[in-house]
Amino acid sequence: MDQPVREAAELLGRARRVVVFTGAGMSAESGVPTFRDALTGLWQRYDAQALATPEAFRADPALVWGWYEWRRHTVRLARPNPGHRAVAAIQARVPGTVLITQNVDDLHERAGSSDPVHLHGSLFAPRCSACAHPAPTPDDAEGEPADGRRVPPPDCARCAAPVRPGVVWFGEALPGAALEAAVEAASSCDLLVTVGTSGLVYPAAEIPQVAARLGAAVIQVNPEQTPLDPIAEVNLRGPAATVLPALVD
Ligand code: BJW
Ligand code: ZN
Repeated sequence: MDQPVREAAELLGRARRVVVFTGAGMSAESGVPTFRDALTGLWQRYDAQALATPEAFRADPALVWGWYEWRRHTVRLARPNPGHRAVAAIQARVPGTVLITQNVDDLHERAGSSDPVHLHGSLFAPRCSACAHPAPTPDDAEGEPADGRRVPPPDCARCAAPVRPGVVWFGEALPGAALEAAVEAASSCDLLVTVGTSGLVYPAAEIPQVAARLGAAVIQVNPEQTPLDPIAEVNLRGPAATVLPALVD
């Protein structure tokens, strides 16, 4: 075990209240593209940051809905990686560990983590864009959502307005209960492990900062440098699916 991993394992061994905070890099090795990586295939010509807005949905609902159909399909084909399973192992080892994710996939749940706090919503919880009535998640039965294809969103069963993805777009408030739970957990932990996030998107990026400010140790798992480097006591520069299992073994 190399030195930083040993240091991190010691911090984890001593910790009594742990928060694990994850971003897109957590699912990268499952084949789910990160948000700021170039998208694969035909969607490459679209900027993810430009599609994940209420304005984009209003301007071209079928373009945005089609993109989310394709992403949901990608996630359905993906499997949790050893990093997701290591997070579930931390939760099993340190009871009360709170898992906070920015990811809209369900790979933590499928790896055995119960009740992740989804700060940015879910690909599997569409709702009405006008009245917020929950709508069923379409299955992939009617043929594979084609790469780059526009798909008109279904109509709300209650008011007939277009159904939208149940995710948090730029300029929208995070779900109040999720944000409160995250801030509360970050304020009362003694160790926060941040995994695979660029730390660029707020208010989520505040969560590790809150923990550090209140005296918790921070371990960061990321192959690249991020704005969270300065607050991390240990920076583990590697991919989540390799580094996290080494930490819990
Ligand atoms: C690996 C790896 C491997 C690779 N292993 N690691 C303060 C300052 C400036 C701006 C703002 C501010 N506060 C708010 C804003 C505006 C905005 C914002 O933050 N903009 C910034 C870009 C500057 N924030 C908002 O608009 C938020 N809302 C808001 O503030 O509302 C105010 C309000 C209050 C009350 C009423 C109304 C309004 C909402 C933000 C919502 C973000 N939504 C998205 C889309 C979700 C749906 C979808 O998926 O389509 O969430 S954006 C996108 O970014 C997504 C992600 O969850 C989020 C974070 O990205 P993440 O996870 O960090 O991924 P990447 O791709 O950035 O990074 C991947 C990392 O993994 C990299 O570091 C790699 O190195 C690493 N990696 N492989 C480990 N194998
Ligand atoms: Zn409605």
